[in-house]
Parts: sequence; C-alpha cells; structure tokens
Amino acid sequence: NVVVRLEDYRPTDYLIERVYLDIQLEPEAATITSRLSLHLREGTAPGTPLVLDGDALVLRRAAIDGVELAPDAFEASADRFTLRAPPAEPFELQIVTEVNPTANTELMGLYRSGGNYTTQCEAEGFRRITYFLDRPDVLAVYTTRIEASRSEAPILLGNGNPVETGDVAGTGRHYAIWHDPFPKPSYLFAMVGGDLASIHDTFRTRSGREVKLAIYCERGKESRCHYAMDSLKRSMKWDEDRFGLEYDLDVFNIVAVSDFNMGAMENKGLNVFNDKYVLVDAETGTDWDYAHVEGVIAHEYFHNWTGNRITCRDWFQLCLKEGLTVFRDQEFSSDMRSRAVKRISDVAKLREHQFPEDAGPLAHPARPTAYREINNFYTTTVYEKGAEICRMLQTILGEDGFRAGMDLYFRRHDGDAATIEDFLACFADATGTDLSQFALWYHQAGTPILITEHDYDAADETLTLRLRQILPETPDRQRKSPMHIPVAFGLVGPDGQDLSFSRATGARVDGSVIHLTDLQAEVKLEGVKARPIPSLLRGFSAPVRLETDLGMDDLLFLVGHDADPFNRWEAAQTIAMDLLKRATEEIRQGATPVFDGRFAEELGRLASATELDPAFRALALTLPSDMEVAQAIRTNVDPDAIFVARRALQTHLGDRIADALAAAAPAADASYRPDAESAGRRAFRHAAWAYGLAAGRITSADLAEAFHGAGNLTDRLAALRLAVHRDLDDAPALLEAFYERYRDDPLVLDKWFSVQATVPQHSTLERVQALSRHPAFSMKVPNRVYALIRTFAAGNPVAFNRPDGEGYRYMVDMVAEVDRHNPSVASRLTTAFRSFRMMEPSRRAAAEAALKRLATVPELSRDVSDILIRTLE
Ligand code: BAL
Ligand code: ZN
Repeated sequence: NVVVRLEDYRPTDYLIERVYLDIQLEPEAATITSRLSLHLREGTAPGTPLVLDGDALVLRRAAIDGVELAPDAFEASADRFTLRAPPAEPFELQIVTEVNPTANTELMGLYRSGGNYTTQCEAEGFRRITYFLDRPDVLAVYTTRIEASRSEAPILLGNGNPVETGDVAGTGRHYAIWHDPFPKPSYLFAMVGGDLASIHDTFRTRSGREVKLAIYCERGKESRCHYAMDSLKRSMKWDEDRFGLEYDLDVFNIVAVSDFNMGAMENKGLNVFNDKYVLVDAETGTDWDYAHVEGVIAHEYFHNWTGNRITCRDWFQLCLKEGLTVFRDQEFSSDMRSRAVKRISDVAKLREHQFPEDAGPLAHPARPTAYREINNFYTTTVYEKGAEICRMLQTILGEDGFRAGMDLYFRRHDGDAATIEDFLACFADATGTDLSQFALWYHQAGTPILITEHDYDAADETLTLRLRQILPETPDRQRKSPMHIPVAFGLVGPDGQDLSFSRATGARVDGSVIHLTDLQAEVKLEGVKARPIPSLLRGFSAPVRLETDLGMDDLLFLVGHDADPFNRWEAAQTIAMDLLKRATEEIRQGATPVFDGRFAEELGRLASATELDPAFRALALTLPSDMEVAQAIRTNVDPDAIFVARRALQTHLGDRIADALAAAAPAADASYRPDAESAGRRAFRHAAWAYGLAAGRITSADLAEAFHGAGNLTDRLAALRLAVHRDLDDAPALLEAFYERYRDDPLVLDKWFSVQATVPQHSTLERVQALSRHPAFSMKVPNRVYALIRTFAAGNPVAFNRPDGEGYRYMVDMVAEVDRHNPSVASRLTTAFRSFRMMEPSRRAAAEAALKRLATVPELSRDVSDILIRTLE
C-alpha cells in the first residue's frame, strides 16, 4: 500500500510522441502490438532506464526499431517493463502483449460486456492493455488498427477519425484504422468492437463543419437512444454559445454498454457509457433518468475541452477537469430546465453525499496531496465540491470575469496537462484579482460552518451583520486558515420586497455579495428603511453549513416571501430540520413529538401557490433526508428515532395539507413528455400522494389504481415505491405486476431491486439477502450491485444500521465477495461505513467490529484496504 504524494511529482525521463496500436480481438486472447515513438527528455542522462507501467500483462515480444531485444536488455513482469539502456537517439519500441478480455471482471483495461469488446482506461487501465507511461502528463498522437472476426464484431470503433476499413482476405476477419490527431494521455484511449445497433445524426458546428454523430447500443434498444442524441446536439450547441467551444473531430461516437463501473467515460471522440445513462423512453425511463441522461451526455461531451484538450498534469489535479465539468453540466441543465429547481436539487445532493464525506474519515481536499489508490478519489468532494468552487469563482468574479478567465485558460493551456494553480492563475490574470486565499478551497478539507447574527437599529436605519467561520478539524489534522466565503444576500422587507441599503462598511460588500475573508467580520448596512430579515447565502453561494439567528417567525416569512427561490426553499428546510431534530430527541426520550402548526400552514400556502413552478413546490414539500438529519445531530445518532420522527412529521403535515395538495395537484397528462415542466407536475402529484397516504386520505387501492392506470414509468414507479415503503396491502401484488412487466429489462428491474432495498424496516436485510439470490440479480454486474447492495447500505439507514449489527456484517461479507472480482465496485460499497463514528455506541461498536473483521480477509484489494484503513483511522 504505497502512498503516492503530490510533492514527489516529477516529469518523465522519456516522451512518447506517437503511438501505433494494432489490436487483434479474440474473446480469450487479444493480442496488442504497440509501437511507441520515444525520445529522451532534454536534460535527462542518455542511457537512463525506461520504466513502463503494466498490470496483469503477459509479454509476447519486445523489439527496438524492428530488432528483437536480447533477454538481458529488458526486464518484464506482469506490472512493469524496464528497458535497461535505451538508445540516446529517438527510437521505436515495439511491444506485443496478450490479455484475456473475457476473464477481465475488474472492467478496467480491455474487457467483454454482453459479447462486445470495450475498454476503460481512466485512471490506470491502459497499463492493463499494454506497457506504457500510463500517467496523464504523457501526451501522444494515437493511431489504432483494430481487427476482429466480422461476424463477432462487425462494428470497430476507435478514438479520433476513421481512416480505413477492409477485410483480411480469406480469414473472415476485418479491420478498421482510426487516427486521433489530438495528443492525449493514455487514460483517454478507447476502442470498441461488437455487434451493435446504432442511430445516426449530424451536427453543423458554428464554423460550418459537419460532424457525424452516432450512438451505439445493444441490438433492439436503439429506439431508446433518441433522447441521448438530442441531448448531445443541445450540448454541442450550448458549449458554443456559452463558452465559445466548438467540437474538433469529424465524428463523435457514443457507445452504451451494460457492464460499466462508472457512469460514463469521456474518451476522445468515443465516449463509452453505462447504458443506464443513454437508454430512455417513456416505458422504461423515469423523469430522473431523462434528466440524468441529459446531464451525463453533456458532462462527457464538455470534457472534450475541460479534460481532453486541456488535461491534468497528475491525478492530484483530477478536480481540474471533474469539478469544472460538473459546473459546466450543471449550468447546461439549468439552462435547459428550471435554474432554481436544478440549484436546489444539486445542493440537496451535495448535502446528502458530500457533506457527510467531508465530515467523516474519508474527508480530503478537492485537490488531495496523497493517495494509495486513485480510483478512490473519484469522489463527491472532487466532483461536486469541485463544481461549487467554480461556482464561487463565478460569484466572486462575476459572469464576465469568469468567462474572461475561462477564455484565457483555453488560450493559454490548450494541449497542456495543467494544474489547479494554472487554472486559478488564468482567472487571477484575466481579472487582476488575487486568488491566493480563495485557493484554500482546493487545499483545505472539511465543510466550514458559517454563523451569523444580526441587529437592526431602527433609529439609525442600520443593519449590523456579524459573521463568523469555524473550520472543523479533518483527518489530515491540518491547521486551517480562514476561507474566502462569498455570502450572497438580500434584505427582505416587511412587504416581502427586497430593501436597498445606501452604504456598507466593515467587511467588503460587492453589490449583493459579502466577502467574508477573516475568521469573523462585521458589516454595517446603512440606509435600510425598515426592519429587514436577512436572506443570507442566496443561491447557496458557498458550500458551508449556515447557522443563522433567525427565529421561526422570520423563517416562516422567508418561506412565504423570499425573492430568492433557493432561500425560500432553504427556509422551509431549516424549519423542517429543526422540527425533525427536536422530534428525534423527544422520541428517544420516550415522548410523543408535538409540532408547531404554523409550518404546515405556511407550507400549505406555498404548495397551493399555482403561480409557482410545481417542481419547485414539490421540492419544498420534500423533508430533509435522514442522512441530513443525522449529520445535523452529529453524535450519538439513532437512525430508527430519526425515521419515526420523519413519519410523525409527515403525518402531522399530511393531516393539515393533504386536502389542499390533492386539490392543487394537476391531473395526469394525456401522454408522456419528459420536459421539466411536465416532470414537475408529476413530482407534485407524487408529493400529494405521499402526504395523502401519511394522513390516511389515500388508500392502498387508490395507489394500486394509480399504478395500473399509469401511462409512464415515472408514475408507475412512484406508486409502487409508496405502496412498498408504506407496506400497503397491495404492495406484494404491485411488485409482482411490475416484475412481470419488466422481467426482460435489467435497467428497469434495477429500480425494482432498489425500491425493495430501501424499505425502511429492519427486515429489509433479509429481503435483500433473498433478492441477491434472484435470477435477475448478478454480483458480477455493477448496475445490479449498485441497485440492490449499495442502495441498501447507502440509502436505507434504518436497515443498514440495524441495532443488532447484522446490516454491517452483511455488507462486510458483500464487500469481500465483490472484491474478489471487482475491487473498484467493492471499494464503493465500503464507503457506506464512512459515517459510522457518529452512531450511538452500540451501533458504532458493531460497525467497527465488522470493519475489523473485513481487515482480516486475505488478499483484500488496494482499493478496499485504502478505504478501510482510512475509515478505521
Ligand atoms: N472521467 C470519469 C468519468 C467522468 O467523470 O466523466
Ligand atoms: Zn467527468
């Protein structure tokens, strides 16, 4: 378990200018011939050994400039190839390796999925295909020749542009040659071979070039690719309009595969996707799926510039491409859909996933400085907090300043392997801004706590705001310096309109943003004509935990009036969180919680306000998740009590607002359309069902009717989930009907598994154990494991944290089992334990014992060991 450190970075001794690959595909013995044009880096001593990375490779041949290497000229093992004394002049190294695509269950490198050949090289998969300087700062121009049996793999795809295709006479085999003119790191290499169906389209770039677009998938599923194609074309147009970025090859291919560890991969000109993020139609995809297909297609496409044209110098800089690209895909989805709804959803996701990571043993800075296994750093901190950092940059510099920085970044670094420092320097130089303190967002782990107080002096017409930041300790024990926290704000007046101020003194205020740069600061806002309610952190302008001194009356007023939709939603969340925390404590004391009825009144008014977007109203009706409540309680957490508190609050609210919701709920559309407005109407109707059920206004039979009458999967699944989670009489029959309808569709059956894995009862563990033996389930397919096992651990706090510790013991067994064939999926399962230290003592002890038992399993992968070591530290 070697630790790789940022401080040890140094450039390679050799450069690879060109790579020529010849890949002979065979199910159990693919042969890869690579010809690398190498030369010594200037300043490196001639004769310095060349050390190439490998992983599980079998070497067949090695030659230099066509001459076979003598046995003592090199050393080769499964994971390394060393050329002892390379020529001083540029030379061509030829290496032949052999791999078994069928036996590759790790799904890294070259593997077979559903009979098709595919590759996954990020982060370190290329070394499982051939020996190479497998690191992101080695950029080369690739030409790839792929050869396979024509009947087995009629489609052969590579990076870049197609050059040539043809038959290999008399063999039944054929070949395709692809050339990618853009130098790229090895992690962006890809090839695909298989018997695939496809849909085709074209896109004319703003400079008039025609790009051929294609999406490939399993035969029979091509009708489900049209929304992805539409999303791709909209993404291409949006990147031109918003950032002036045009596509640069003649073709853009997407391939959907059913065995894939991640969501998708941005290989140059040949994106490979988990089919979950490509295939949708009304019958087999929900509104959630449509939104995610659109977002992930955009994300991978946007990587063409932020990731591919400008890549990372080393893996510590992962956030450079991921955080920025998430920010870009969030902005795209905001423009395609409702900006407010997208922002609320993104923040809810951040708080559900990233805040717990940042508060636990796996916390790390967005730009880490050390890792044992880079696969474990594709985290929500790198992605989602990384995106928040870009968003803050835009808030601080303004949209024009941000765009100027981005333009300079593309001008200055096109073709480079860059760093976070390079990125920030572009914004500093383009706008003349000192970003040295802001850079701490990349370097300091943990979620800052922002505490605010306010006083209004009516005589002086002055509002005083006091702000303080607390930087919690994180596993690195680093001493923290104050962060630059941009606090967007407004002053909500007695009539609900924003009040103005004439002058600000104290901490810097730019327009409607306070810049908190010290541990504490005071701002005086003069000329405020009436007592305002400060609406702070509008739009969630910084990823912090905000604690204000606003009381119930003020928060209720904000729910009803804040001009900032995010803070309107946030005020409702703050109240609900306070009610849930209190109720949880009361339940633990054996008392029955009593709720302040004013919240229900205000929420009912908001939900019935037909001038507001139904999607927004549905979000306002969604209570903070159990994980968020647990995080807010922080210590001695009892998930059962949180769950009971939530059910009690739902009943309380349902009793008071269910009728109003039912009256306000729009009728089902005659036909399904996946646009945001239609999806919002469905979300609102489902929220009305949930409160109706909580209040006993809706029966099991009503839901069964909704299920059977549903014209799309979104409505059908919502009815099923409510029936199953509420344990209604009709639940077993609906589960059976759902299964029968979708028994041949694995992606939809994943939802069936997930619904059952999240039933909030202790007995769900036994249900999950039984489902893991279901014929439709397979431990070998990541999507199945994510749908059932990970969803159980990460999405069912009641059952996973069973007081008897059986949930933990089961998960440890599953981790050990999956680790034997797919370490990266196994390590993702292990992260379910990241918050175990906040549990009450008996659960904490049971989780720790289970983890310690996992540590004794022989031959754990580096992926799982790394998570385990850090979780137990
Ligand atoms: N680069 C890995 C997949 C993604 O973030 O796009
Ligand atoms: Zn990405």
